[in-house]
Formats: sequence, structure tokens, C-alpha cells
Amino acid sequence: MIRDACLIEDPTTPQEFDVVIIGAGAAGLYALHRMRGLGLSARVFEKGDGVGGTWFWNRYPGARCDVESWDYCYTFSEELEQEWEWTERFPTQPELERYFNHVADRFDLRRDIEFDTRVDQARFDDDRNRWIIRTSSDVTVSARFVVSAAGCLSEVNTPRFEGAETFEGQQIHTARWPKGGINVTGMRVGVIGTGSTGVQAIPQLAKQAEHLFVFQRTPQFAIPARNRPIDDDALEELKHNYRERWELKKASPVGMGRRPPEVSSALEVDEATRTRILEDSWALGGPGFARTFDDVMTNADSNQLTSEFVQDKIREKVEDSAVAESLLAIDHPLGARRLIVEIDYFETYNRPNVTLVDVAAAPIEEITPRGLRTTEDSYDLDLIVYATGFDGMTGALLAMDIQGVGGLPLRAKWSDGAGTYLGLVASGFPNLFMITGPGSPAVFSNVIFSIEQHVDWITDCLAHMLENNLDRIDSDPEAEAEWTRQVHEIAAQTIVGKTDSWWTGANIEGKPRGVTFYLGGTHTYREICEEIAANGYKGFVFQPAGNSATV
Ligand code: N01
Repeated sequence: MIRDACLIEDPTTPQEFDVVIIGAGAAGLYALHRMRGLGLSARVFEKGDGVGGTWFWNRYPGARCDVESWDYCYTFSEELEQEWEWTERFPTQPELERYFNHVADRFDLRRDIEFDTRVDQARFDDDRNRWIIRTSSDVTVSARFVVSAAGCLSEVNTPRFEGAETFEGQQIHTARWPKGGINVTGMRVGVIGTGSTGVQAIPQLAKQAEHLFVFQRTPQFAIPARNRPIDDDALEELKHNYRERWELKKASPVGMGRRPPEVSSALEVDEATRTRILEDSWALGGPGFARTFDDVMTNADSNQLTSEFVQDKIREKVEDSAVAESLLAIDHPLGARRLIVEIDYFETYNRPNVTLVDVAAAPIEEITPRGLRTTEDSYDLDLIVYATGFDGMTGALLAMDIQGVGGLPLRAKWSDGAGTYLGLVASGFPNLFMITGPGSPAVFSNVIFSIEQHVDWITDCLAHMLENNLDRIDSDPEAEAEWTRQVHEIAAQTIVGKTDSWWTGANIEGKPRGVTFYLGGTHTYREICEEIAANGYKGFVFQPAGNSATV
């Protein structure tokens, strides 16, 4: 345990911990487990009343993960892998919430988690090398280290529409869906937003609502999930293959246990072979479609051939040709926005109780007491669903008042864009680690696999500090500037960022634009992180205990 760590019960003195962890989602739970393993005292603050993060909050109808269950799970415990039984290829929100609850119980994590408690402020005390953390319960604690596991898609984005406060029905963001659900039977429901969330919720809401209006601003590519139950034989095979899959994930650019594509470019094969490969990939379904060929994300011609294939497939599913064309008026290459994985989405527009409203052509003007008005028409509604996404990557971090050395607010440091070293630390904010922070691969990968890699790296780094009696870690500003430059340079070589979306920060008014993901691949990222640690944590600056000199 670090020298001065102790729990002080005197209410006038802040409780002291070695580590404060923000959030009890996939990242926070694993971080707590590993910090305990180092013998550190840790406290997790979680604003919800349960564990699971994304899978605690996103309870909207149809919510499920679009990474396969056998990849979207922890790998740190073989016992956990063997005892947990996934039931579907793409797990639902309730199944994932059960999984994270099981993990919390199995590893006895709850006793160090304070639920219903938000971190409002974290201030670095330069003299003592400690963070002073204030929570929404007006409690102040101090910690040597802070690990933010606040999530990269947790700060909701609810656009402000004129008149929203006058609406007499119910309005709700998808990530705030109530635990008991909403019975939409007999309701006229309006959904704003057709990203991954809207596309999952729309088919489910359509089954119950009297009428569903979908307000679509930007049509997007979506690939069929081809979800299926996992039978006993498949489960046995899965359990048998977890280790082999782990090796595949480690070698994969997106941390998934798939084999690399059959051919690297759509352009290197004749048309018949290309069509056969695309048909096979379409039949397989799921997010792997974006990697049907290696160069879909980098070569415009390869991308166009793949995009046209998908558009033809979508056209076949929609009976009304005008509706089909509205769904297909896609203004970006496939993969330039997060590829959506769907179940019965396009077929839903063949239902008589579903209307697609093009709000790019006729924008939403206001919300009225009775519903919603566009520049062309009015819609009477009982429920408005905001499937309008999140302030991604930086939103949750900047929602807190984080102040580094000299009281510098993180908001000020990042006012022109988020600079970090490895997506793990930001210079001037010593002893603060970010899990899936801006500048890391984050959700551009199988995020739970990336989370494990981040947490393992942070744990090794803290072990190094304990062994060497080091009190403080910061990044060298030059190393940070160089990493951030590389992040932007690599992004510029791909189609990511070539169109507006949450990926570029364009969905949030006033947010600095730019891709904040490391797109060089999670396998490369992992190697870089390991190499930096092996080279004496190159690019980091440490301070020995009891000494203000840096090493
Ligand atoms: O959010 P989004 P999301 N007027 O930002 C529209 C992950 N995820 O929650 O594109 C009208 O993608 C907006 O329109 P436009 C995944 O990483 C994973 O769907 O800005 N419309 C868009 O259609 C995903 O990428 C899973 O023109 C407005 C929608 O709202 C990320 O979360 C499931 C508007 C927002 O789409 C975010 O997905 C769900 C306005 N004023 C999510 N403002 C799985 O694993 C916004 N919109 C399956």
C-alpha cells in the first residue's frame, strides 16, 4: 500500500484512498479488481444505482451489443469465461447487465463502490501530489491517483428544440430509458435520430406503437446482424476456444477474434469473385462486414464497390421506392460513420404504422404542446424519443470540473482539441489516468478488450511506481504533442472524419472538430504501449517520493 494511504473516519478530514475510480462500468469494475490486486485502497464513484455503465443506462427497446458476445467479454479470468453462458450471438442489454452484475458479485467488488454518486470536481494538490475529489453527495475525498472510467459514450446529447418544455406528452433520451420500460401500446411515437441506437429501437417500438414517426436527418449504411441463439454445442466450442480467440484478438486491428479477410482489396479480384466474397460477408452479417476487404476504409474505389453492393441489398428490402430512396440518400462512404448493425430495420418501413420523415429536407422547427412541427408539417405525438447520441470521447471527462497543476481546467487545456499521451494521460494532470481516453483506439475497437489492455497497462505502471518509490507521473508535453500529431496523421489517411458525425465532434455545438481515435490498430497500439513501458516509460516524467525533482 502507498505510504500515507489510510481511511480516516473523522468527517472534517477528507477520506484518503490510494485510488479513486470514476464509474462502475466495464472499465471501472476491472480497474477496481486490478487496483485491489496491487494492495491499493480504492473507491469507485458511480452515478447510477447499479453496475454496467453503458449497459446500465441504455435500456431502450432493442438495445443490444453489436460485437459478438464471445468477443465482448472479459478475458482476464478463465474461470469467469468458463462459468458464464452466453445465449445469443449479439447479447441484449439485460444479458449484459446480468453479466456485469455477476462480475461485480463474483469478484466482491460492490463493497468499494459508492452508487448514486457523481464526481463533480477533481483538483490536483501540487504540494501533496494528491487529487481532491468532490462528489454530488457533497463529500470530499483525496486520492494519490484518479482513474477515469467515465466512458466515452456516456454524456448524453439532447438537442435543444424550441418549445421542448411545452410538450404535454412524454419525452426521453434513449440512454435514460426507465428500468420498468415504457408501454407504448396505443401511442403515437416520434423517434429523432437514426444512428446505431435509433436503428435498434425503431423496429421494436414499431411493433407496439399505434403509429411511429421516424425523423431522419442523415441516412446511414446498416448491415444485417444475423443474430442467432447459441446452442449447447456452440457454447461448448466457444468455451474450448477462448484462448485461441484471445490470440486472434490480440493480433487483430480491432480486437476481435476474426480471421483476416480472404483478399486484401476489392480491386484485386474479378467481379464474380468480388460478388461472391461480398455475398458471403453479407450472409455472415455483423460489424465484420466493414472488413470484407482490408482496404474498405482506405481505398475510395474499393469502398465504392462495397457501398454500392450494400445499397442494392437495402433497396431490395423496402417496398415503397420513394421511402427506399430516402433511406438510401447516403452522403458518405461506408465506414465514414459508425457502421450500423440492424435487425429488421429496413423491413420496418414496410409496416403501415411507420412513417419516415425526412428532416434534412424539412427540418424540425419546434416542439409544440401536441407534438412536433417541421418546416412542412405537424405531427401529433404522445412520446418523443431522442435517439440523438452522445458527446463522445471527451464529454464525460469535461462534464467534471477537473483541474490540474496550477489549477488549469481540463476544459481550458482541451479548448482547441483533446491532446493526450497514448490516450492514457494528459500533461499537466499528473496521476490521472484515462481509460479509453481521446487519442486511444477506444470504441474504434472491441472496447472491452481495449479496456482490459488499458487497465493492465495502468496497473503495471502503478506497480512500477510502487517498486521504485515514485510519487507522481505526468507526460512530457513533447511526447504528448507528438502522439496527438500521429493520431491526426493516421486518421487523415482513412475515410474516418471525411464526413460529419459524433466521431469528429460535429454533433456537439462548439466542440472542436477532429478525430480523436488512434486508428493505427489496437494490435499496433498495444505494441507501442508495451514498448514505451519496456523503455523505462519513455515520454513520461516521474517524481520520486518526498522529492520535487523529476526523473
Ligand atoms: O448516436 P449517433 P447513437 N435533429 O450520434 C440525429 C454506440 N452504440 O446513440 O446524423 C435531427 O450515432 C443524428 O442525425 P445526424 C456506437 O458507437 C453502439 O445512435 O447528426 N436529428 C443521428 O441520426 C454509436 O456510433 C451500439 O444528421 C438529430 C442520431 O441523432 C454511438 O454509440 C448501439 C439531431 C444520433 O446518432 C452513438 O450512437 C448504440 C437534430 N437536432 C450505440 N441531433 C451497439 O453496440 C442528432 N440527430 C449496438
